Amino acid sequence: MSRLIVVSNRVSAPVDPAAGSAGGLAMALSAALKTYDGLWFGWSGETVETFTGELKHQDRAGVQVALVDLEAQDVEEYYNGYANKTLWPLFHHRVDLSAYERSYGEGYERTNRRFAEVLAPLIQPDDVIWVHDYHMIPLARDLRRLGVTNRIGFFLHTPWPARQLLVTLPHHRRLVESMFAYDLVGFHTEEWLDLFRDYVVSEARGELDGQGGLECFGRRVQTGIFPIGIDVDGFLKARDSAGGVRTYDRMAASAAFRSMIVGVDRLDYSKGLEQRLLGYEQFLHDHAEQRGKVFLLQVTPISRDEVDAYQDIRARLDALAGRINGEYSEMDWQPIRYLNRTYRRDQLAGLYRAARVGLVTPLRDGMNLVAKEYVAAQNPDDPGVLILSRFAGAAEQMGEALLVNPFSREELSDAIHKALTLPLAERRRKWEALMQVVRDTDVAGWRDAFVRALKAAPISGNNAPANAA
Ligand code: ADQ
Repeated sequence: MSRLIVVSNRVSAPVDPAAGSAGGLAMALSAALKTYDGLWFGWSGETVETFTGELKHQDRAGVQVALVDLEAQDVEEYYNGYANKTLWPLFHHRVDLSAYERSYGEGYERTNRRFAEVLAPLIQPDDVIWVHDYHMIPLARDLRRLGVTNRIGFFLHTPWPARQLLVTLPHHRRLVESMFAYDLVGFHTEEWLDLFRDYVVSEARGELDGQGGLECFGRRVQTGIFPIGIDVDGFLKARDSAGGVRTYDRMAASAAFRSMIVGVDRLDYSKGLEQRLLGYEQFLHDHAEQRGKVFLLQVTPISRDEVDAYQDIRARLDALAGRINGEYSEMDWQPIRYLNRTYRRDQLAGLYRAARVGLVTPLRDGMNLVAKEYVAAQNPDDPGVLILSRFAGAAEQMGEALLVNPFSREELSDAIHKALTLPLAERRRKWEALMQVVRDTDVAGWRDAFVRALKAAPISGNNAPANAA
């Protein structure tokens, strides 16, 4: 049986899976690596003065991991720079925040080349390689240049941007051309795949081959849609565990018959947090009768704090939450509880379950797993209501949620009111339909569908070593 090699910027295979802090993706990929006797390769997260390419091999609960340190300049230009300051904002349609620094592009190319050079000697003839996310788009091209002829697949966890925005990126064509060194390229939704095709056909003069493939740059790549999900059974177990039940009880007692609205997001400008708070403020303004009867619990761990744009949004959110609380709080009631911290999965599950409304309103999001976690955590007899941005990839499947335009504070206000007053029968009907989707798009199914499609992808000349131009 061929081995599976998973490649991602950070390797999240848990050292202690029983601790319950690892996400569904980490668990699903770890399980696959055990089944396929595979290897997980990526950056160690450590910085060294000079890149050596030395590998650190670890066994993490039966999963083989190979890690490499990066030098400070790589971290600055490749990771903080091109990945987080150029591609992430661009792919989330924030061209205003995208930094187009030549040194970032060079650092991205250099670091990917380094990853390829370190990884190539580990690859055996029958291995299947699965590369994840925007940090490593050119990796297959660099591996091909080193003579790697194995099947290589790529999955993008973020949205793909509209062509009109992608062309603002210097060397956009080089980036897209490098994707044609893969055998399979996968996206979460039809919409992201359509946007990718649009670039290839309209900008690069490529063609669809009618079988899910694209031809361009003298190469062919298979494409597909693979909507990611959560580990449903694992999440239900966490919800029903002692920790999950304890958190639920604690929140139910703390809510004291008030309705809780919950938001859980990394602190990121793509998650629409400012717009969400403004929409909630509008709701408090529009529905004075609800003041004192509801509160918003917004759980937002700080992320990418080295990047200016993240420090800015953090300061704006602190100010906004403070202003709304200052304006509307009573002696015995505060409208927003705003927390910058992470919780274990069992605690999150208990929190979600205690919330009458789940507020998931990103401005643009590849999929959004919080939407699926919120649904999975609900009590089937008395489920809460999911409010979901129409701009999250999850909206393509979860049409039974209350879909909103997160840019409109009035629409958010109306949706919050509707969610709080929806009759039980309607809540149940919506929840059942949504729960079916959550089950149908389980993370293990996503993983297996991708690996199957990669193994079945037609080989079309990509495996010939590319010239080193
Ligand atoms: P993210 O942008 O990180 O992922 P998301 O899909 O919502 O977004 O996943 C976040 C995960 O972090 C969830 O599992 C959530 O439970 C967890 N999390 C958030 N806040 C937390 C907290 N306070 N404590 C503990 N855990 C917390 C990227 C893309 C998404 C895509 C995923 C998977 O941006 O669009 O859905 O990858 O492909």
